Amino acid sequence: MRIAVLGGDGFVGWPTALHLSSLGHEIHIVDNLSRRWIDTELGVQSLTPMDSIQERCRIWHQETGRKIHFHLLNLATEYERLKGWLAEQRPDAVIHFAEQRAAPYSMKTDRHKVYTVNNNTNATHNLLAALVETGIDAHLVHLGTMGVYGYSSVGAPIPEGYLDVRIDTPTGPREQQILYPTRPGSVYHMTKSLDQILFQFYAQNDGLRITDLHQGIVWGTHTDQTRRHEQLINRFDYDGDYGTVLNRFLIQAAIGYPLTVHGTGGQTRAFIHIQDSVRCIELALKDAPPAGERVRIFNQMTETHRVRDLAELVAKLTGAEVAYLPNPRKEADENELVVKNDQFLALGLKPITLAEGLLSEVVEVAKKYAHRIDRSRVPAVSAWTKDIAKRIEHDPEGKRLRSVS
Ligand code: USQ
Repeated sequence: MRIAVLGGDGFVGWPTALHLSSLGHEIHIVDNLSRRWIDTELGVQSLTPMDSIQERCRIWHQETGRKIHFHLLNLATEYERLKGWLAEQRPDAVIHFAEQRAAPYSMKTDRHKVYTVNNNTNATHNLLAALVETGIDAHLVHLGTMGVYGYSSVGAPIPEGYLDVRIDTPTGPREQQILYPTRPGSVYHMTKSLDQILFQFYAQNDGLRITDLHQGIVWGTHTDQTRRHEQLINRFDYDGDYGTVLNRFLIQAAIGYPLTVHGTGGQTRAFIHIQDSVRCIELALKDAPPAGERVRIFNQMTETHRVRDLAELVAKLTGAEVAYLPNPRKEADENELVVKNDQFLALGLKPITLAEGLLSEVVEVAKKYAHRIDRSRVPAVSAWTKDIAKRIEHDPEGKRLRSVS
């Protein structure tokens, strides 16, 4: 298949491009390299040294003989170029990762909120409008988030996208399935909730074939393909904006920094290893819905954990200290989370679960590149409200925090 990987320079996009290329697909990465610009804005860098996208593609070709094409294009602002590109390439499938993906970044300032909404919603809508206009019948696979469901304890398993409801009508109760009501916890998560409505409309109105993957928090760094060569290495974020919780705990342990638990650490979240993430995308790609069918939604996660349990596990494994800090986010202190993921299991996913070996692998990567870590970028300083910001004053090592905006 000819596959367009939009956002193929990012943390999940890059290993996905490699994985699908190794399976023999013709891969076209479309990316505006915004993630690299955001690193520059924030004054941080990936823990792992990352080459340019062109160099990464050159090494992949050298290692495997396979070509990955790169196209510099901004989906959110260059509609006509996007339409022209699609009309010329006519991909069989489009994988859409091209969105700003960090909740703390989206909550930093009003400017970051506006950027995240403009970028993410325009990118998605431009893509949908261009697919309809060019008449391309590509399967669109979108990387959504578990966060659209919200994190209140509902007491029932979270289904895969749709909720069975019973509505009282004058002629008696009627059963229906509706999109699970969204309850986003950040501006970033809100944009993914908006995406869901855009998908629902274009599937129903234009018969676009769409799969939305509600992914949990990704951990780990290597996949089978990124391991093949030092210069194919994946990016790894550890900073307070882009670093995700388990990967942050693992690098913190590697540099002797207290593990930064927000609040009581009673937040329960869904997780998936990066290797499973790329495998799920492969499985979802093969299982395209027919035109006219509603959006197919998968919960792309393999297990749930409580944040403080993860911190204790990493502490036990490495001897790290755990710091319970004022929470910069507005979120439930404690929540239960039960999630259904039957569809991927039925398609043959064999989940990689949290294992000491894989956790140690990340600590080893962190130790190898520890000299690249800027400790002052480890604390999370992006507060969800102005009142919360007043509480976020010191880092776990007692230093006064400065906000980056
Ligand atoms: N947390 C800590 N300490 C930290 C960092 C985070 O206790 O040092 C807590 C947060 O307060 C939160 C939980 O850990 O309760 C998860 O935070 P996170 O930064 O790992 O994940 P999140 O902001 O939800 O976003 C990440 C990705 C996003 C993806 C989402 C999947 O950045 O792109 O959509 O995970 S999910 O969380 O399932 O919605």
